Amino acid sequence: MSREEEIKKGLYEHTLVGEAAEVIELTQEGIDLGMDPLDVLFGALIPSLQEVGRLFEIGEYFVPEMLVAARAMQGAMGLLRPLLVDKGAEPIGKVVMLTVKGDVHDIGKNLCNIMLEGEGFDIVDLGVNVKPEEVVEAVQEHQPQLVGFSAFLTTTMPFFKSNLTALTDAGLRDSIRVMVGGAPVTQEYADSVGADGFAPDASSAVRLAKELMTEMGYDISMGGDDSEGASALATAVQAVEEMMVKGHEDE
Ligand code: B12
Repeated sequence: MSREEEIKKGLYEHTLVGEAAEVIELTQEGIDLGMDPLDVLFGALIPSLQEVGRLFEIGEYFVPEMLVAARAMQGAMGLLRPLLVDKGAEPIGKVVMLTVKGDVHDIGKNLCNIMLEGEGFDIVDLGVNVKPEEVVEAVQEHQPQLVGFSAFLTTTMPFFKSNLTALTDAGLRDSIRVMVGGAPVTQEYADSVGADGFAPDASSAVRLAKELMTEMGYDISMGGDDSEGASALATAVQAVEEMMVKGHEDE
């Protein structure tokens, strides 16, 4: 097994048991060895968190175990973020992102933020447990083209609708496009609440954001970061997607 493979295996195992110090150390070693940050994320850290969710579901893990695993993952994301976010001169659009009221899951949203930033979007992150009135205030203040709602609980997904209604009541709905996502969210659910788009993962979120910008009449081909970093990111995202499709075919 190569050192890179050992690192990925170690990251998977240490994240699973929430050993943040080891996860940070291995992530740093992977970076120093020139490993692809997206491979570290999608090839080790996220699969581990998925396993954490499975163990929780079958009653082998409880909230504290989930929490330490999430913290370990976040430590690694702190190191990977600067490698994935390579800002260009002119942002291609502004996105207000948030996790809805009652929900504190933010890893999925943060991943979307990193990828969107990497593609040249300016991100205003409102954090977690964001109330509909705070969404309205942020849209008034920051005047984004896009707004993204994240929800990881079936009990908090209805806040998509509450947020949309609050934006409509404030007369802001027509000036923006709203995208939604999160583990339990589906395209059908997004359609049923009247969102403009849904994406199941961060790379599709980037594609969706660009489509929505184009739909609104913005020319996004000129702005953003067309440096080597961004095209390397795009190639890596494509590779990860292909890997994931293959993974599903094997199931
Ligand atoms: C880590 C975790 C936690 C951590 C969260 C820490 C944090 N800072 O985020 C803690 C311990 C706090 C937690 C708490 C709880 N959790 Co929890 N948690 C998880 C876990 C294991 C991982 C979630 C995660 O981060 N996944 C990784 C990311 C990358 O997931 P992802 O879906 O692939 O993300 C992509 C897309 O969703 C999309 N996306 C996400 N957001 C957006 C937004 C937009 C706009 C777009 C376009 C796309 C998009 O892009 C992302 C990146 O590729 C999941 C298990 C699972 N399978 O999801 C349970 C899970 C979500 N939790 C669950 C539960 C029940 C809870 C608790 C209620 C437990 C309890 N009894 O207290 C509490 C609720 C707390 C609250 N009020 O929010 C359930 C939810 C069941 C349900 N369907 O409602 C799950 C599914 C576990 C399970 N199998 O039962 N949890």
